[in-house]
Amino acid sequence: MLKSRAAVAWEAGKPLEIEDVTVAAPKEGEVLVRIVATGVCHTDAYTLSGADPEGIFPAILGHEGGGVVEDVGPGVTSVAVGDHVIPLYTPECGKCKFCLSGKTNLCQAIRATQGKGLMPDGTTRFSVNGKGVFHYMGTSTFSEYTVLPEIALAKINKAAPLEKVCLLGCGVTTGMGAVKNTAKVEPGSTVAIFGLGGIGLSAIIGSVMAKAERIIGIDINPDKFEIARQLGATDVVNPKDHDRPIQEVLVEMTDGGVDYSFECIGNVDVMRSALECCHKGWGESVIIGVAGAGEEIRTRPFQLVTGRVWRGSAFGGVKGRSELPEYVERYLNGAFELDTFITHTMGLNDINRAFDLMHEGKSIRSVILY
Ligand code: NAD
Ligand code: AHE
Ligand code: ZN
Ligand code: ZN
Repeated sequence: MLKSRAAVAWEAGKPLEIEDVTVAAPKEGEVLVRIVATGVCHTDAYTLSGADPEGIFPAILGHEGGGVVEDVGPGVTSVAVGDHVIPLYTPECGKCKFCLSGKTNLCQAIRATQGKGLMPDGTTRFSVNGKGVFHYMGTSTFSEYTVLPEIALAKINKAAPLEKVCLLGCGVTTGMGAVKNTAKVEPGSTVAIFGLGGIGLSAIIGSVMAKAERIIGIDINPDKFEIARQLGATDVVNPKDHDRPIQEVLVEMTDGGVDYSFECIGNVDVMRSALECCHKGWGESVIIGVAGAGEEIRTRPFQLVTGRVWRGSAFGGVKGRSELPEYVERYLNGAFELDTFITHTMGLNDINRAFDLMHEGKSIRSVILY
């Protein structure tokens, strides 16, 4: 047992509260990690809002962290005390039907308990004054100390600055990976990216790497355009500047539609626009944004009959344990940078400010430094 400072979400829609949380020792196959830094992703805000059908409270949110192994439970062999790790909300057991399929990164070994805010044995390691507090996405990086299953840790190069590569725990990997693994964008492609937050901007980086010829960034907040251009967007479009559906504008701009589009917002109406701006016969749209309970996507089936394709992507299709360490190496080798994303840093006590900045459209990523 140890005490950890953590931001607890006691109730949906309420600010997080900083508490001294009791963290129980890691059990069989589990690892205690000291989180050094964590980003705040829109998905944390989504769950805190109450829109997530899997959202349960009280819980310790956070899933974009970087940390150091402090202790290991019985039977843990793949990481050791002192290793630097990135927590994985999409684990990789290497043995389940999904891991063995060669078709998906969505390991299901612990998905059921993870979605209930519990460790694989069905219990929680967190409590406050004897009352249990739920885990979140199997990661709970808004606690200085957190417990994860061994299969949910990517061991990374110790040379990597954890306060930066924490962003590879979700946002940056998701955007880059969706372009490379899910859409498989080819050189010369025309790409539309809806939503220029942490995910959309990473999709821009991925599109530049894929040698897309035209990269169109779309956002209703024009403050995002400068950074989008800096990262490689060739065009930027604000739907508010147009009095007709944005898909019509994009189809006209691109001689019939884009080859690939990415929805990085979580808005089902924009998902429709993202599909319908795709080129007839071959255009593919990838949904990355997460929409609330009860929301559904719609389009005319004719859109699909005439060759457009609708896909989705979680964690950019990246298998965390076997592939994420390579993303860290590529960062260290200068293949992409992360500083542009980190618009704000702050201590855990100010974490609610990170949510405010996100909602006000003033941040790309706030990174919490413990
Ligand atoms: P963010 O808040 O940083 O960025 C969202 C952007 O969308 C903002 O720039 C905002 O101005 C813009 N926007 C909002 N409404 C718009 C509209 N109607 N038209 C155009 N632009 C609009 O969020 P983020 O952290 O980048 O996350 C984006 C989405 O991706 C969220 O839904 C998040 O939950 C989801 N997400 C999914 C995965 C995954 O694995 N599938 C991973 C991470 C995040
Ligand atoms: N509980 C949510 C699921 C939301 C969701 O789709 N999450 C993404 C990751 S978002 C990271 O910022 C994901 O990985 N999905 C696959 C999975 O198994 O959850 C809901 O809406 O029910
Ligand atoms: Zn995320
Ligand atoms: Zn698996």
